[in-house]
Order: sequence, then C-alpha cells, then structure tokens
Amino acid sequence: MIFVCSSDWQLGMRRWFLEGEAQARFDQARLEAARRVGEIAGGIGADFVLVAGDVFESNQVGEGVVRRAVEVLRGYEAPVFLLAGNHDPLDGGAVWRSPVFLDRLSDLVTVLEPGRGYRPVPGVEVRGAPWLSRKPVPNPLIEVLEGLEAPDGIRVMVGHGGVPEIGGPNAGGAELPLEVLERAAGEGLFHFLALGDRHSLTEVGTSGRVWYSGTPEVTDFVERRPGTAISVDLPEDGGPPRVEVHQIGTWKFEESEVRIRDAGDVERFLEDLESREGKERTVLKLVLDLWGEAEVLRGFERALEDWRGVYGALFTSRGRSRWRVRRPAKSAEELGLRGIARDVWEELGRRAEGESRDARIAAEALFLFQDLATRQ
Ligand SMILES: [Mn+2]
Repeated sequence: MIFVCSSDWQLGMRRWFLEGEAQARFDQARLEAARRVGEIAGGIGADFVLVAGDVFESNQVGEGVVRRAVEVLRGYEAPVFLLAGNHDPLDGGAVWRSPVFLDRLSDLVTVLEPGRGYRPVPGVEVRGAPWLSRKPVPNPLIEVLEGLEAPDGIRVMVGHGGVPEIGGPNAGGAELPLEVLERAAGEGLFHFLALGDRHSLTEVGTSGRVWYSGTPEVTDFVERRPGTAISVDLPEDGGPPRVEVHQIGTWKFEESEVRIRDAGDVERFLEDLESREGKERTVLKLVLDLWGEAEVLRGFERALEDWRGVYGALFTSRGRSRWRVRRPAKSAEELGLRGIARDVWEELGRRAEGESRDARIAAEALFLFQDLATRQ
C-alpha cells in the first residue's frame, strides 16, 4: 500500500509584501502545488492522498479560492482525505460545509469527521483528528489516541498541531507532546501518522512512523524545508514505512544580510540581485546594515527600485535593519544657503554628530535638505 501525504496548502493566503500581481502569481503557484500533489499520487499509483490540515488559509476565503480548490481536487484520481486544521476548523462557519465547496466536489474527496474511521483499501483504516475550533485544548489528536486500541489491520492517522520539542510556530495549548506520539507509535495505535501545521518537512521522533510532509509551497522565512510532499510505502504486515520525499515548490523566501559602506558594496549588492535564479518566484528580505554618504544610500535605494518588480518581493526588514547616513560633506556656502536656511543647515549639522537616533534623523534631514537645495 502506498499513499501521499501533504498539508498546509493555505489556499487564499495573502502576504503583505507581495505587491500587485505578485500576489496573484503566488496564489497560482499554491494552486499548482496542490495539483502537483495529485499528479504525484497518480504517477506512483497511490491508493489515497492525505492532506493534514490548513487546506484553506481561513474559513472566510473568497468563493473563487474555494471553487478553484474544488476544481483541482476533481483532477485527483485517488481518494483524498482532507483534515480541518487550525486555519480552517470544522466549526459552524466551516468552508467544508459551504455549498460553494460541496457543489461540485468530487466523489473521491472526503472531509475527515471526528470519531470515524474510513476504509479506502480493504484492511486499512484512515482516521483523522479534525480541529473543531481555532483553539482546541488539548489537541484533538490526543483525545482520539486516548480512545483507541491497536487495530487488527493497518491504521493510518491524520493530525494537526505543533510538537513542542521540535519548536517552530504552533498553536498554543493544542500541542502534541513528543512523548505521547512516541508512546502511541510504540503501542501500535497507528502504523503511520501524517501531521500538518509545521510547514517544514520533518520526521518526528524515532519510530519512523510520524512525519510532517511540509507545505508544498513556501509560506514564510522561518520554514526550513518547505516545498515538499511525501509518499509512504507501508508493508501489509505493518512493518517499517518507506518514506520518499517529493520536491514540489517553485517559490523561495530568503533572508539576506547586506552590509553597505560604499559604492563598491552597492555594486556587489547589485551583482547579487542580478545573479539569482528564479527572481520572479523569489521573495528576498534584506537585513540591512548601511552606513554611508547620502549618495551611497541613494544608490542602494535605486537598486531596490530597479529590481523590485522583477522579484516576487524585495524589501528591507524595518525592525532589524540599521541605516545611518553620513552627513553631507558640503558646506552652506557650497550649497548657496543664506539666512534662515543657513541657520537650519548649521543647527542640523550640530545635531547630526554622534550615533544617537536623533543624530541619524538630523543626518537624514541634512541629506533631504541638500537634495532640495541642489534641485533646480
Ligand atoms: Mn498551517
């Protein structure tokens, strides 16, 4: 028996740094990733597909997002089981119960209900622990495991939530302690547990039977190995699973530290921007350390401007960047300043001494002032 695991499609996700049609390209890539999961399943003749939560970014995603997801799922040739996660819980307003979702839904699609087992293949039970609200405590999977005994045949389970020992983002309170999962695997309560919530491909614990497939398309900078799905080959006797990783994602979210002191550094920064592959699918967050003349700052800003539209996104981290402008070398005479303008120039010059925040603001004001004074 072989099956494919995916999770965290997050269809309908918005990212603030994706400007204009970059957001549309990102949306399309996430949809293509979902389609690709089905193609991989078809390619290896999978018996079924599991999607371990957060298929949708929220229960409030637009109708088009839902209809496109339904359309992609219609292309699947194998049964597919979808789990409600923390983003799309099975509550009163669940997208899963909406006519828009149910309207054209393929017969091969099952939304996992609590307290039920499903039999996609004789001798195999699929059981999920859907989230019924955004913040269930404890995690629904813990309660399901508590009520189970080891099965006669094969049991494959689907859950959603963070394992605190692994770290990374997870929903507070709804955690899955590693020890609980290890014990359940040891007692044979499941032969494989497909998890979602952690968007990075991760094997959990030592049993070889618990995995996060990762999100098929990157969603954040903190993700270690996004852009994947896994297929699991499980022997009929319940022996150790063979897991294969499939690369799916086409986008990259990267963070880059940039130190700039002079025009040569700006030149090297430009070369780096120029040389990267897949720019239109690359989101580049810059952590900037700049200390230079206004001209250098201007060169850097021009570089950003020139490449911004080429990249998926290109932006500077506000919180973690430092930039100080060296005060202009020009004097009031050279700029032809007189009267009040000259007084202000000189006062700003005095305030621009040192490295305090005020000094930086004064230095930036001098730069602006110079810009205005030389613009004819
Ligand atoms: Mn998620």
